[in-house]
Amino acid sequence: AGPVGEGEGDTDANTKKKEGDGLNYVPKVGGTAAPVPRGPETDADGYGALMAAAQKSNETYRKVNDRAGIVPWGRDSNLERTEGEGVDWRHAKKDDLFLKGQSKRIWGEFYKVVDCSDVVLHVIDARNVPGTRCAAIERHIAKNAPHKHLVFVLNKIDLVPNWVAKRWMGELAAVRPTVAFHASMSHAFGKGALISLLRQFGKLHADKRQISVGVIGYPNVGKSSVINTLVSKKSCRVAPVPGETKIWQYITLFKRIYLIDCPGVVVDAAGDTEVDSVLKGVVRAERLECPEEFVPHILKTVKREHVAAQYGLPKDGDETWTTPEELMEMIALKSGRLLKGGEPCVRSAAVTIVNDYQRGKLPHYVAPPELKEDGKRGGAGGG
Ligand SMILES: Nc1nc2c(ncn2[C@@H]2O[C@H](COP(=O)(O)OP(=O)(O)OP(=O)(O)O)[C@@H](O)[C@H]2O)c(=O)[nH]1
Ligand SMILES: [Mg+2]
Repeated sequence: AGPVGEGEGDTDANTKKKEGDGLNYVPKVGGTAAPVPRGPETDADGYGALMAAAQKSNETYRKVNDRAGIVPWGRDSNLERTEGEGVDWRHAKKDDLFLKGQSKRIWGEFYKVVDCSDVVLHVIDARNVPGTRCAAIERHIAKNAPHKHLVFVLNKIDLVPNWVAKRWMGELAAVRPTVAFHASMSHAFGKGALISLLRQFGKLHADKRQISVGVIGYPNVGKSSVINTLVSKKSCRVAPVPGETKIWQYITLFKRIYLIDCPGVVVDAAGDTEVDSVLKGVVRAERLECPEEFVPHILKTVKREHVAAQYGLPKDGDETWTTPEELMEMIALKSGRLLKGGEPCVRSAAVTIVNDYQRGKLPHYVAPPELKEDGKRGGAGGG
């Protein structure tokens, strides 16, 4: 299993993404759901066309999810029940740590937000699209609230190479209107496109006093950051750890448009291993009993040169590491984190590595489907 994206464009190059480089266009609300890169639709047939597009999207969606190598999120699991027959195994086996985003309260909040929203922004982490896209949410809306507009926000595109973002954009935009996004106060990307889309929804519902836009998604994907970027203000608390947003709140975008920040929800953790949960950033590194266990998995999905650069170590030669244990020892020694007897504190090095991985300092991504067929592979999230 080689590192991802070997020989492809590199992450560093992507800090330069500019609006209008072909990644984003402003999806037209009334247009058909043509794949994004083809450029803007001009005819606005209105609501009927949108519905037709949504129907067509179901088909495409099924195709995408059935493809080999894609792990659909949203496999049904009996999350609600905590005892009796058929109880979800997580309730018995895993402690609370791994149940982040799955409490009944958070699910209740989630349904409330969807109920109150005219538009739902489903925020997805560009580094792990299959792992942070939620089929159950899409199904719930299609089945119970087909009149609500569901939009994908492919966030954190600054953390993946441009071609990866583009490829995922193509996949997602075939299903729903999709906006590529980098949430940031100073270097935002996609802000103009998303605002313009929301304004169109506002016009579509000119009869309403206000429209509500629910921002939902997996924990830690950047929901609160997207809102802060849109309103250019730190309205919502943001943290590099999951579970930061605990209850939902309204934020005014324009006079008639309200955004709703919501705690992250995990839908399909049934198929997720503990490794998946940690690598997706759902679990805080500091709280792990044995963070060392996750380091070998991380090293499989991050290029060696990135690891070497991050910790100031040589990537080859006699002075480099050969095993994960050696790497952790080197990092601990280098940062002076020693145990009482002078032994390197491997645990603290492991916490550092997990944190750096979750926060984007160790670049990684799940490769888009076409690449998997070529024999290249994505890494994180058990991809
Ligand atoms: N590089 C990068 N980091 C981002 C981006 N968006 C969010 N982040 C970071 O991701 C982390 C989580 O962001 P939040 O906005 O708190 O995520 P959330 O989805 O609201 O998380 P919960 O409320 O815990 O569910 C923070 O450290 C953000 O700075 C982005 O576009 N690029
Ligand atoms: Mg939040």
